[in-house]
Amino acid sequence: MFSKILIANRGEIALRILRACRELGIRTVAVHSTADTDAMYVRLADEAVCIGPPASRDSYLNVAAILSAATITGADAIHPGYGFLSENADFAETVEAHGLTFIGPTAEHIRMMGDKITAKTTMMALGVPLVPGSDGALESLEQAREVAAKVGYPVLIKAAAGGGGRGMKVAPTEADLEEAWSVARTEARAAFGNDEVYLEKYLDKPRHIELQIMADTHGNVVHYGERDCSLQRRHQKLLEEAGSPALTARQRDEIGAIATSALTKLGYRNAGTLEFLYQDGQFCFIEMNTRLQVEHPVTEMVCDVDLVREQIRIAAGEPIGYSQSDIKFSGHAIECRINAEDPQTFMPTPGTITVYHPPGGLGVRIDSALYAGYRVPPYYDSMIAKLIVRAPTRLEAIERMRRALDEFVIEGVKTVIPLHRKILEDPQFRKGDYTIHWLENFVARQQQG
Ligand code: MV4
Repeated sequence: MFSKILIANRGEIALRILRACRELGIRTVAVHSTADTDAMYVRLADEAVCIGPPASRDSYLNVAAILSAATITGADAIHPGYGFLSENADFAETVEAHGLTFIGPTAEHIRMMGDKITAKTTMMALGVPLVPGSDGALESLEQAREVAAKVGYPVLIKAAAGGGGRGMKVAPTEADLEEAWSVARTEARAAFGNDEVYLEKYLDKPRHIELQIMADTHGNVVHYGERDCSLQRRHQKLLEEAGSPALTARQRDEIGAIATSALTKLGYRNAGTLEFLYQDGQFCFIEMNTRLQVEHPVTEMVCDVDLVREQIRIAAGEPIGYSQSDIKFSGHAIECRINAEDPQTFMPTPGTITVYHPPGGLGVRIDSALYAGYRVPPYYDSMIAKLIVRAPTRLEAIERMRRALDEFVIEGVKTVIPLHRKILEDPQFRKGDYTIHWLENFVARQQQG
C-alpha cells in the first residue's frame, strides 16, 4: 500500500480523497494555489505545497509544479480527483514516467475514451449498444447525407474531441445538414484543434443514465449500478439519483453485465463511468468517463462502498476482493449540488461564508470543504457542497432531502438551495417523470414567475 498520496485537486473532492487516505493510514499532500491557502483540505492534509497563482492553468493544471511537489514530499502516488488533470493522458503518462502511481486508468485508456469516435467504435466491437449513426468519422458531406438518410432525421453532428456538450450541432432536416456539418467542423477545429466529426440520430427525449464500474489489475470488473443524471442545465448537472427512477433491477443487471464484460475484454483498470442515453427502453452508449465523478456519492450510499478507497486499493495492486453478487443495492440516494450561484440567474456569487450550519441526522451526508469564515474564491467552479441523502424508498429520500435542505444554513453567499426545494416539490419530479430537457423547462417556468 502507498505511504503518501498527493491530491492534485482542491475543494470538496480534495477533502473526500483525504478522508479515504486517512482511513487507509496513508499520509496526504495537499497542493493549492495562493487563492486556496486557507482552504479546509489544506489545513487537514499532513503536508501542503503551494503550486502557483489563482488561475488554474498556473496551479491545478501546472504539471511541473505538481510533480515537483510530489518529488519534494516523497509522495508515491497521485490522485487527480475530477476535472483539472483527471482525464489528461499526458499527465497520467508523466506521473508514471516519474516513478509515481497515477490513481486511475492507463494513459492509453484515457486517450482512447477522450476520442469519442474511438470510444464508440471500441464499445461497439465489445458488444455495447450505441445510438444509430456513422461507423467512425465522417469523411465527407456526401457520406453524412447517406448516413443521415439511413438513420433518419433529425441528426446530430458531434466533434470527436468534444464531449460534455461541446461541439454538437443538430440538423433537423436534410436542408440543415450542410450548415451543421460545416459549423460543427469549424467549431471543433477552433475549440480542439481537431475537426473530425461523426453523426448520430438525434434522440429527442432521452434520460442520461450512467453506469459506475470498477476494474482491478487481476482481471476482475464489477459495476455498482446506475445514476440518473438527467437533471442538468447547460450541461451542468444539478441533482442526481441512484438508482434511476426509470429502470428496473433487471434492466440494471442486463446493462451491467454488458458493461462489465466489455471492460473485462478491454483490460480496463480503476474507476470508469459509461454514459448512456436511455429512451424507449433502449440504452445507447455515448461516452465513457475515465475518472471519479462528482456524483459518485449516490452510488456509494446505495452500495455501501467507498469508491475512493477502492480506487486507491486497486492502484496499489490489490484485487477487488468480492464479486458482483456481493454488491447489494439498498434503498435510494439523491444528491443536490449546492452552488454559490443566484438561484434564478445562475450567476456565481463568490464571497465570505458568514454562517454555516450543515444538516445532519439519519441518512444525511455532506461532502463539502466549507466552514464559517471561508471565502469562496471567484476563480473556480461554484460548487461549494454536495448534500446527499439515502432512504429506503425514493419518496422517503425526497422527503429526507427536503428536510435536510430546510436545516441547511449558508449565509454570506447566495446558493441554489431554493431551486432544489422547488424541484423536490414538483409533481412530475416526484413521479420520476423527467428527461434531459426537464430542468431547463422548469427553470424557464420559474423565471417567468
Ligand atoms: C445526444 C443527444 C441526443 N441524441 N446524442 C450532450 C452532452 C454529450 N455528452 C452528449 N449530449 C447529447 N447527445 C444524441 N444522439 C442529446 C445530448 C444532450 C444531453 C445529454 C446528456 C445530458 C444532457 C444533455 C443535454 C442536451 C443534449
